[in-house]
Amino acid sequence: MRVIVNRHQAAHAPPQETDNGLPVPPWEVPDRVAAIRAALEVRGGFVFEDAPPGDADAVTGLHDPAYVTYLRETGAELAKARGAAPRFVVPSVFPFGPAPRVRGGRAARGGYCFDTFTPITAGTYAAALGGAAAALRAADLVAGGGDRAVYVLTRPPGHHAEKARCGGYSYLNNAALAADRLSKLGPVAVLDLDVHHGNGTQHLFYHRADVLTVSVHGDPELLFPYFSGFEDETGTGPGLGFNRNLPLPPGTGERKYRPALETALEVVSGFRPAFVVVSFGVDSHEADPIGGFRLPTEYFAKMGAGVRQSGVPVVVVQEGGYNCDVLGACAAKFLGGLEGTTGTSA
Ligand code: Q9C
Ligand code: ZN
Repeated sequence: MRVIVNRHQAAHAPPQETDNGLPVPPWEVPDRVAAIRAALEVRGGFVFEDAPPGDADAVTGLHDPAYVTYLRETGAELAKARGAAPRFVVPSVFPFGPAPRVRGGRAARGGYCFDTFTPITAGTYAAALGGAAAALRAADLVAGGGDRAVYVLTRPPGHHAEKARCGGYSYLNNAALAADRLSKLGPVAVLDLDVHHGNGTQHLFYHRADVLTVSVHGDPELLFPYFSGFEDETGTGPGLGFNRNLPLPPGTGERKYRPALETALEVVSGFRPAFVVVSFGVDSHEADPIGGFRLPTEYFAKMGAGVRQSGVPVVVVQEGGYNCDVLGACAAKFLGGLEGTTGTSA
């Protein structure tokens, strides 16, 4: 299987995230990608390929051009920081009132971001754009018909990023960009298996019938992103009926996960997609420090095998997963199941 690697991932390495107002060590770190790559190299059968250079024009079809400019220019300003000047920006004030206006830089911070977990650094734009380029390259490969499945090995993640807002460690929505490109060729289903609801992907396609979005995740009453991912969010306008959320309680293990995944896969198949894009997270693993689910490593092979049953070309985009000791094994299991080299049907 071909693996498209984001060469610029390590350019994004914020020194901290902010949780309940307190600075804490970041979970979303460059070692995540290193750990996955090492495990895939040991397992063998993967061909690593650097993504082509990123291109802002390739992402402004889905993302707001002013937001993309904001990411680029904020990073360029931070690159000039000397002495005690801050090395990253995080919002302190979010939009409020009936007609919030973004006039200056401090408003932009809150206007273009929905949480305090997602700092912008000097290298964020290069890393995010590199991931977008990797996802688009993977889409082109499966569109060309030569590859049945391509894995996008990247960070920062993407599935929480909206049209004009970063959040949840996500800046550009890699999976959505791949899906949007593939949607020019036929119907696309996005299957989001990260433990957190893919709010950005849902938001970007909520009004569209040509891209189905299905997400299996922790109940947002208790888990990030808190504001969306509930069962009654089903799409709007022409997109009504083309969004499906399957929230599950904290502590979910294989027994509760399996029927939800089965339902998700049935919804995907019923849509008769020409392509499937998987937002793949390992934060549903029992050893993940923030997910709260209890899936064992072996189960990831069954997840991959389940996706294989769709029978259509698949782009797998790496999203979350924060225990570097299990990331590689789970990714290898999932991709093995998807390829049909390990695992049995979910
Ligand atoms: N105490 C992804 O998995 N909340 N994003 C962390 C930790 C933010 C997760 C709180 C979680 C964002 C792509
Ligand atoms: Zn996640």
